[in-house]
Amino acid sequence: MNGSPVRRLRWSALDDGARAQALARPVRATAEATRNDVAALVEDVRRRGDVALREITERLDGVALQEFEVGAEEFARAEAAVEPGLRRAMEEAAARIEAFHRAGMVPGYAIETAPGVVCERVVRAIARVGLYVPAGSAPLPSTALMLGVPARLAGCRDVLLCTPPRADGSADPAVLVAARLTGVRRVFKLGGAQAIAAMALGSDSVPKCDKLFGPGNAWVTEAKRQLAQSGAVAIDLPAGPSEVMVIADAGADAGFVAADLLSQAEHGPDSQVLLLSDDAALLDAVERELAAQLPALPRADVAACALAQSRLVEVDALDDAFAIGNAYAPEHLILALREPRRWLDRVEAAGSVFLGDYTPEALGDYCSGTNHVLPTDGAARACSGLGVASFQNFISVQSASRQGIAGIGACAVTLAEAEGFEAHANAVRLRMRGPEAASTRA
Ligand code: HSO
Ligand code: ZN
Repeated sequence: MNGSPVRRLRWSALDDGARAQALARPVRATAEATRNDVAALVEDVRRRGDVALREITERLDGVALQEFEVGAEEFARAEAAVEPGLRRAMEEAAARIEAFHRAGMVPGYAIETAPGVVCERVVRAIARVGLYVPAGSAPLPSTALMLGVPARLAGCRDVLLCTPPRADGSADPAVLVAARLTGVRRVFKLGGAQAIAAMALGSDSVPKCDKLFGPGNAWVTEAKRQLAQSGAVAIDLPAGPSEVMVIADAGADAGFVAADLLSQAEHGPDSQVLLLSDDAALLDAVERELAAQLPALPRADVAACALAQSRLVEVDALDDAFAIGNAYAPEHLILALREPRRWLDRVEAAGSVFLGDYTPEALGDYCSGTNHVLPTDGAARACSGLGVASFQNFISVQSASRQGIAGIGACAVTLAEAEGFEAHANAVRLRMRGPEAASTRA
């Protein structure tokens, strides 16, 4: 690596334009070619179903599959192929993910809002959900856990999962074992936009789903966007490349901070990595650590690409760092600060926060218990990460007795008249007068 792999900035020296640029995500305007390719794939799957899926899979994944669905034998082979240590780690992670997500489940509730008027909220699982687990540059069994656990807790009736086939036509064994651990029984070897189209539209072999979940590459994301926009299916989150922002003070460990930045950078060349600190010496030390740790990584080339886009920003005070953080709304926010919990109140927008020197993002990615499917691209300003509620619908219910409508009916009538909705007013008045009056259409 020649020279410094990262960009250093001093916040107070930047004008508004330069500040906006410093926080700008790279414009990833989906190339028109990608949009058109995805639209054509989706249309093909809509028209020709499984026939199209077979052809596309052969063309893009290089394998000819008769059956997309993983059968009992392949599941058994996967169980045998996965190292016991990895299996135990997945079980351990799944247990903590389940504990955290279970604790966050919201029950229904009911209250009497007036004598004889009861309003409730009942919780219903979304009936059929489709999970996507990418395999691109690295298969991600942890993502199967992050999607499968909340789907099971929600009580979804049918949970299916798509993951791309490997060159030999099999699915990644660790992804299969992770899927089974969470109770997912139906796995299809389909990847990319074609997998998304199959789950959104349905085919002879793939059931049509109500909502799709999970990260993916530009094609997957574009397919989710197009199919959601056309009303074919609901989707979880607008997905972009993964991001981390670290806010560090003078007491932070430069080696730890560099390792966190690199763990984000190794995800992909477009990963977003930002470090903010009020201490120039810490920034210097992190730069040295990055240079020292990077070359040893197997994915150094990927990480170096991402680092080239990253920014190390010196701020005058930590207050400025939080203002910047809230404006940027990072997917992951690491507070490498001396009293991190005291600063937590200042966080207004972030997907997931990591407090202190001993909480690397990698713990949340795998096994602390939180979900790693989180809002990117600034969506954290108004969106939250995946949880059990993402797999549920909340239905409101109300019931009024005769006494109930007698008490609150006048309120409705007044509002209906003010809006010029005489039929609304009638629906209430008739009942206030009773069934005898209703039959004579007073
Ligand atoms: N950091 C990723 C999740 C992940 N990391 C999966 C490793 N495996 C997005 O939150
Ligand atoms: Zn990660």
